[in-house]
Formats: sequence, structure tokens, C-alpha cells
Amino acid sequence: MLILYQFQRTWGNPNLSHFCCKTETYLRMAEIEYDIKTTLPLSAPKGKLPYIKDGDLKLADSRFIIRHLKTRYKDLDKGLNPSESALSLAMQRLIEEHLFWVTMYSRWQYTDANWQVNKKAVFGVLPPVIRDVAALVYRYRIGRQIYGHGIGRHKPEEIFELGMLDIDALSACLGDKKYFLGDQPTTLDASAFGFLINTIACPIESPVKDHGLSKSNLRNYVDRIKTEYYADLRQP
Ligand SMILES: N[C@@H](CCC(=O)N[C@@H](CS)C(=O)NCC(=O)O)C(=O)O
Repeated sequence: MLILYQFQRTWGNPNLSHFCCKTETYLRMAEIEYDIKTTLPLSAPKGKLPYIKDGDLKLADSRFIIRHLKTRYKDLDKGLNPSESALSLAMQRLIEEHLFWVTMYSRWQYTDANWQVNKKAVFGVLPPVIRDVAALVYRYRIGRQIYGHGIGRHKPEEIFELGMLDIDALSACLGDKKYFLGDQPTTLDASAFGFLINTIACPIESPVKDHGLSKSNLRNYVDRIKTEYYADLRQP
């Protein structure tokens, strides 16, 4: 059986990690059987979660994992035409390479209240002293990543202005459709759900969360997918 390695479930959501939630959502949308092992990134092949084991194969990174799932099990994007595939890729890049960093800034740096919530969620499983040291080390490391990406060089209001443009684009692209590319879920929906739930439906407060919550189509989309694909999760 395929094993998905990811952070423990938190906040009544599938995963506090956008990328883990994306991957698990693909598995569920494609009706692929899997087991979960909860872990932290330190033991991951590329130092990041998620990764999977499928027989002898150990694979890291949601993009390579989904490539494997498409080849070996089910390709949710089979019915897309070239222009839909291009849109799907472009939107995933917007979500995963840009909006992601706005939410990382919100969690790790924006306010002390957000940091405390994030720290408890990520490091709460560790014993007290190790927890504080690990939190300190990782906060520094993630801070360097946010700065290295470039988003961390802006003022908070500039970061959120950029994030709100992503939200506007996602809301406009979804419109009143059930899924981003029509009536059936695709990889873009696995990605969009994983990142939107971690922007608008988690206890990390920010102007970008408020802006996302003001878009009723995005709110309903997240609620609908959570209800449909994660009926087994305890609600918060
Ligand atoms: N491109 C990777 C990104 C994975 C990623 O950034 N994972 C984060 C959690 S959301 C992580 O494990 N970070 C630990 C670190 O950067 O040290 C993917 O698609 O899976």
C-alpha cells in the first residue's frame, strides 16, 4: 500500500502543510488507496514534506509524486486540452510559488499571535525543550527562505497587496464553476484546495485571509471540497 508521509493533522483540516494537503487531496480525488505516516521534514529525502513510499519507490515533492500517481494509478488531467493544461500549470505556479510565500510570511513572521499558533501546530508534538530549540532554528531557516524568495523584502502591506492579487485571480478563474476547469476535479483543484484551506480556513490571521473570506465562491469551494473529500475528518 502506498504510504504518504506528512505532518500530523491539525486545526481540524487535512494538513497544515499546503503541499501535503494538495497531495492527499489528489489521492482522494483519484480514489487511490493509501496509508498515512506522520513525521517531520528532518527525515524526508529532500528535507521537505510530503514524500511517499510506494513499494520500493521513495519519492519526494508533490509534483513528482502526482506525476507518479498519474502514470501508475489515475490521471485526473487526462481530459484537459492543451490550453486548459497550460492554464492549470500557470495557476499552480501562482498558488505554489507565490501565494504560498505570502502565507508563509503570515505564519512565521507577520504577528507574534500567528507565530504562537503556528509554533504549537508544527512543533507541539516534540518534548518541551527540543520544541523551543527546533522552533527557533526553523523560524530562522524559514525566515531566510522567505527573504531568499524575495517576498520577505517587502513591507507587510506590500506583501498582502501582492497576495490579494493572487486571491482575485483565483476567484475570477473559478467563477461559478464547480471545479477550476469544469465539472470534474483536476490536479489544479488538489493544489488550489490545499493552499486555499491553508489561507482562508486556518487560524492564521492576515489581510489576505480576510480578502479570501470576502470571496464567496472561494469560501464555498473550500467548504464543499472539504465536506465531499474529507467527511471522515473531525470538524474543529
Ligand atoms: N516543492 C515541494 C515543496 C514542499 C514544501 O515546501 N514543504 C514544506 C512544508 S509546506 C516543508 O517541508 N518545509 C520544511 C523546510 O523547508 O525545512 C513540494 O511540492 O512538495
